[in-house]
Amino acid sequence: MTTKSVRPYGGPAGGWGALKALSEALLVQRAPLKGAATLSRMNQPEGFDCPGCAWPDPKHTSSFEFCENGGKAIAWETTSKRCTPEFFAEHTVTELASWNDYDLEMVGRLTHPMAYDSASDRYLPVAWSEAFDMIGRELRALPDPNMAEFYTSGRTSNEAAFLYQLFVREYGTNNFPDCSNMCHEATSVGLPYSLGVGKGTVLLEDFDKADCIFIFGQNPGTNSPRMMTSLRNAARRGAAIMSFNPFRERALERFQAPQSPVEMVTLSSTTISSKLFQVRVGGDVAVLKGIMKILVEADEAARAAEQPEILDWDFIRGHTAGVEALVDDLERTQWPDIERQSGLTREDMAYAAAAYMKAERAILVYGMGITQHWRGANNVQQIANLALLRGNVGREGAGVCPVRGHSNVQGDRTVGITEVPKADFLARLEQRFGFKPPVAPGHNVVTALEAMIRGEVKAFFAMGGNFAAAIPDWQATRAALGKLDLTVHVSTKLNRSHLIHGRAALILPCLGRTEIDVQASGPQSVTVEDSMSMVHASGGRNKPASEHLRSEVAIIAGVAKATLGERTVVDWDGFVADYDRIRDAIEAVFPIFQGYNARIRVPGGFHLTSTARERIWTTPSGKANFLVFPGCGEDPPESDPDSLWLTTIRSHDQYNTTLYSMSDRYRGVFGQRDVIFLNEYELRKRGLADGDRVDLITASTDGAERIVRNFRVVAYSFPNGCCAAYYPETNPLVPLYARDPLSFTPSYKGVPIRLVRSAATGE
Ligand SMILES: Nc1nc2c(c(=O)[nH]1)N[C@H]1C(S)=C(S)[C@@H](COP(=O)(O)OP(=O)(O)OC[C@H]3O[C@@H](n4cnc5c(=O)[nH]c(N)nc54)[C@H](O)[C@@H]3O)O[C@H]1N2
Ligand SMILES: Nc1nc2c(c(=O)[nH]1)N[C@H]1C(S)=C(S)[C@@H](COP(=O)(O)OP(=O)(O)OC[C@H]3O[C@@H](n4cnc5c(=O)[nH]c(N)nc54)[C@H](O)[C@@H]3O)O[C@H]1N2
Ligand SMILES: [Mo]
Repeated sequence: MTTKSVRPYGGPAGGWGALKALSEALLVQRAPLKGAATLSRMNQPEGFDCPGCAWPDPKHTSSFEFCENGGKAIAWETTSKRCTPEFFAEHTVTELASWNDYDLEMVGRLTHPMAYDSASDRYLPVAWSEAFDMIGRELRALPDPNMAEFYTSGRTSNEAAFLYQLFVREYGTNNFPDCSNMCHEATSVGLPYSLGVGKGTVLLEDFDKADCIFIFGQNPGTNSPRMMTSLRNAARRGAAIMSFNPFRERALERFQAPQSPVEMVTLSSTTISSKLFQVRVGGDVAVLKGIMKILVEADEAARAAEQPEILDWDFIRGHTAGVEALVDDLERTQWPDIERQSGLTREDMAYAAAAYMKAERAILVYGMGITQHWRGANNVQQIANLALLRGNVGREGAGVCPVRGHSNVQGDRTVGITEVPKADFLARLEQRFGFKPPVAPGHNVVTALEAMIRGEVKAFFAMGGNFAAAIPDWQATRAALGKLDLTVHVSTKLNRSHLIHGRAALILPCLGRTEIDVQASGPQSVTVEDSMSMVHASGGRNKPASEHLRSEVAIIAGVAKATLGERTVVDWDGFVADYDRIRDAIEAVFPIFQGYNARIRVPGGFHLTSTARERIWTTPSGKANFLVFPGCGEDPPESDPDSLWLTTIRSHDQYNTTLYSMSDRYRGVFGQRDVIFLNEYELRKRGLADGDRVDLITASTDGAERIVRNFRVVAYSFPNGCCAAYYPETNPLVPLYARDPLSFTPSYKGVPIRLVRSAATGE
């Protein structure tokens, strides 16, 4: 285990540091040879889709593109370590609950279906058929199907996700809490009001043509490292890259491309951001409004002087509605408010605005720093406003680019994982299958948790993920999870969610992306959709981690048959035998998948058309809409003047709740994760110093105590009034009520907290 230390990281992102880190990861997982061979098949025409992030690959036809964190995701899946029935026999669940998240996943791949036995407080091996029967019995016993929740995490393939929603709807509910509800839901809900679509409007090749790229609240060097290739190329072409982030994230500063022999040998690197603005946590709306205010003023001045227009008035008049209200609001918005809220100066915003005005083509990229706020959906709409003002949507080299998280989180949504299904989708589902799907809206993550807390939910089924660690407000939400009658997890690795279980509990181990999936008609491929709406096939080659593993598709079919029995109208076995049939069914229900099976056999797959990209606006007004954000506060006003806004972030060495190590190389933190970053000014104000230990306490408005203890203070370059700490360790601090009213996205990036010196000090 790395010794605890905090020391600045001198090198650029990427480069030799990344190669070294990946080879260490392969070693830790005792997967060096298999892992390395597997890596070479990642994102290849005949290979599997990287289970890491959702960033697209150049047509899936290129030579191997090195990615440190994609490599770690593979190492964690291809590990030679195993979590066997013998392991479970040696440890009670109570004992395992005291282990940390890193140690739990480090046990290795799950090998056998396991059922909880309360007498011995252990998970015991169970036959698949028994596991299915048990689920069927419990689900059938519920008086109302809406008392069950069906969660999806975004690694699930289109085929598995489609069958999953089919089963759940035939069972009778729309309760589909989804990891997307904690992630880009603000995009899925907010963006359609603006552009008619809840997805991005750019393709990878647009990055090669953009003159200017803005990046708001997204950390590409860690969370979508293959994006660094596009950014590096853009920077070298002279495109202006403007980053808005409270951290000076290393990869946003300097990047050494592992695929560039010159940079690797000469130890040189490329400067990425032309300018990096350390915006306050929750300050992006103020920045966006500041930039737009400058654009509008500059446009008025230019037109008065009969100079060329700054705003794209042809586009605005022909394609949009609502610009007058936006301009009125911008005129009313005052600079002191913008500066206070953003933590930036008017000159900063003028600098960014100048780059934007100069650019013929601009791309606006954003991530969790925008979506995970109390007004996340409205934040997203301000990004769309900025794009629309200069007609930067539906043109080559321009557009809005939300960077999705999980590798198929977007596809899962496309094929029907939604708690608010549209009528035309349900009609086509009924037409194709002949049962009446439920129409009443179901639960998202937040409303599912609220229903659990009220005692209205009895069963929780998870298709992947680590729900109990990813959700907010652990004290209340985990207590509710522990009171359920049934919890089922389809998983590859042991995690926290298996240990916070219902009266009856099952762990069902499934194949990973890298593994061969053989069914009656032969080896199967699945398909996934990336952040840019490209759909392509993914087929594993590795021998499965255990002979007892089943594919997610086969597991869903088993559960469906056991639950629905005679009443089902679906040929589940037929679907499992040949996944082409599932794709035909998807095509029948979703016409955008026309020619699905043929098109995924073309290397690189195909693009799902985006209406906004074609400048067709499927909004009620038939136009793209400028939408007003009143004021500058995306999070509510502080109830406590002493509070700091906490943002909860990922380290470089984690994949969501999966920890690759306890270190965060680029931010210079080693061997520990219980740290809080804040600046010297805020430390002095509180009589604290680097290295001190503090408790973090939420400034709650509901009377509940939310606290995490004994965090090490790290003095860091960070804006005033805010601080940062890692997810998921700080999830107990995020109140369930702290969420966006439109999209229900938890405000993971805006939690008001107080610091109190810890009673226990020292390391
Ligand atoms: N290796 C790796 N890859 C991943 C993941 C992973 O955990 N590890 N997770 C996957 C998933 S599911 C997702 S959703 C994505 C997440 O990828 P990102 O969207 O990059 O998510 P985060 O790291 O949570 O936060 C992004 C950045 O926002 C900044 N930030 C925090 N608060 C604010 C704010 O108020 N304003 C602004 N402007 N910036 C802010 C943080 O400093 C950080 O740099 O990555 C995906 N890819
Ligand atoms: N405080 C705070 N909380 C957050 C966030 C934040 O920024 N801050 N981010 C939120 C976001 S963006 C997201 S997306 C969620 C993530 O929430 P989840 O998607 O629920 O969590 P993961 O950590 O990605 O899930 C990891 C588990 O997935 C299982 N797994 C891995 N591969 C497979 C597979 O191929 N099939 C199956 N069936 N299982 C597999 C393994 O058992 C592993 O333990 O967390 C959210 N929570
Ligand atoms: Mo995510």
